Amino acid sequence: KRNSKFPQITEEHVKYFKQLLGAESAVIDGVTKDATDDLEPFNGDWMRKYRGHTKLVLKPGSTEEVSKVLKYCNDNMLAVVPQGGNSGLVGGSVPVFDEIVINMSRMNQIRSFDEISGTLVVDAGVILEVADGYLGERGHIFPLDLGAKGSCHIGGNVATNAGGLRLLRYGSLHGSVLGIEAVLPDGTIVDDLSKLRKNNTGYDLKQLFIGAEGTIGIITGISVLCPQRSSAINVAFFGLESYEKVQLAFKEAKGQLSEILSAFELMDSHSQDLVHNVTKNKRPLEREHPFYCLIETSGSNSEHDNEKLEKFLEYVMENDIVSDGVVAQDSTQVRSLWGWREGIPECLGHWGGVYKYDLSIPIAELYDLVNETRDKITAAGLLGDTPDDPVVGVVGYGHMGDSNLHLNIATRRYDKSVEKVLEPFVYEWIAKRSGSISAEHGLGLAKKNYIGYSRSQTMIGLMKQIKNLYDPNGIMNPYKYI
Ligand code: FAD
Ligand code: 2HG
Ligand code: ZN
Repeated sequence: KRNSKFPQITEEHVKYFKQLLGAESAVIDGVTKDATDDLEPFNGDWMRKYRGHTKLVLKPGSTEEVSKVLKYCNDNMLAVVPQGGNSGLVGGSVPVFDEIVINMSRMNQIRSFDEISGTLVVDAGVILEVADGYLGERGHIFPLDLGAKGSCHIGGNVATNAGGLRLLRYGSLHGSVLGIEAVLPDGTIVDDLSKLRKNNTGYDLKQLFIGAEGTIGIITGISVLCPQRSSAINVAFFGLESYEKVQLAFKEAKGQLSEILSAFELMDSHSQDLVHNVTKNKRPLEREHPFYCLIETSGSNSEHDNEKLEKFLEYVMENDIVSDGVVAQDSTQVRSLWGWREGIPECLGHWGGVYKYDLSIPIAELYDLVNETRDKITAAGLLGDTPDDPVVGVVGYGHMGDSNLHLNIATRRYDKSVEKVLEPFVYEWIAKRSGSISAEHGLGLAKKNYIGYSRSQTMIGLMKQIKNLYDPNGIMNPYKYI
């Protein structure tokens, strides 16, 4: 239900914002002129699952403008939703009712880069791929990579604490983000844009913004430590006969490839069948296998790396851990092999809706959930090839190296009968193993009712106290997880 403490937007509000930001690109306004169509992309999410009804999208161009916008909203009790590239997967970036969208796309400048320390300072609205391209020209790499890189913002990445494909190597943003500039709801600019690696002077408050999903303030600037770009990159793609063998391969990869291992990704045959169904691309391996892994190595000496990789391949083949494999011969093949992994989320959306679960539990049991879920969906008669069957496939894939599984149920339409089989079953299954119901995507709207499966009442209580301290009027991303 819409909270009536938030007033409707009036012409007077719109007038203020227009004066502040400029009438043109700054404000898309469905109140004073009929521009409903223009608002569509800001109201709907990437999965086509959540839809809000904002009548106002504001695009501030500077930290000062964000500050003035938020102060005005706070003084007038106007609810807001911070929005980056709108690629989030939990419904956090779109309004639930008519909250004002504060879209960060105009704050898209790279502020500075220090080639010696590798410290990059950017506006929050810089697109991840743009930053990575800029760094590439300077021999560096952004410490995060993910399938949505062409549209997601670094501010959105930090607000969700995105994990991605190379967390195994470069760690979480909680480690690589050195500083944050953010605006609190009352307009206060928090300037903690440190460029220092070490700074133990009191509480590390910037950490609160990392993963807060826009509930306590708006991130406007970020400084991040970027590693050196590796000159030697290898990608291998394997087929394996069981999940037990996948685990053995992971153990060997860590042991034998050690410091050059930069990604270890898992894909089951069900995910690869659906990708093939959509792209019709030639499969990397001759024969089909129940499981596939993608391994990436990055190092500074290709001779050394090749030797290590070859030895590893010999070992896993000879010891019957891996049944078949291919190593990319050039950068085109590197991209094409990655496509079988990175392309999964997009391909799964081909039929209609996808139910997504993003979980972390100890690695030994990780894949059991996919099998059990598929059995339940099959037993309920929901999975099949005809248009009457709502489910197209139950697939598992993810960041094996981080014990992070993506369980996806691809459907022809979002359907209550499917949802009933999945929830709370999946959450209970995870809670029984003390796992996380949200390993890397956040809670947003999708998981707001399930936080108790992974967090104690004491922890939730502390989170609420922090929320109240930073946002006493509750204008920041309301109706979401907190
Ligand atoms: P949005 O979707 O716009 O917003 C996400 C949340 O952050 C919202 O709650 C919003 O209110 C808040 N927010 C946005 N900007 C700000 C800001 N400046 N200040 C405060 N709050 C803000 N995630 C992973 O972790 N790993 C992956 O591998 C991964 N792969 C993906 C692949 C695809 C194809 C897609 C579509 C998504 C993927 N994601 C992944 C989801 C991931 O959360 C987002 O892609 C990304 O981190 C969100 O960035 P965004 O700019 O699109 O944020
Ligand atoms: C990935 O790893 C993303 O590809 C998306 O985190 C996962 O869509 C998903 O469930
Ligand atoms: Zn992921």
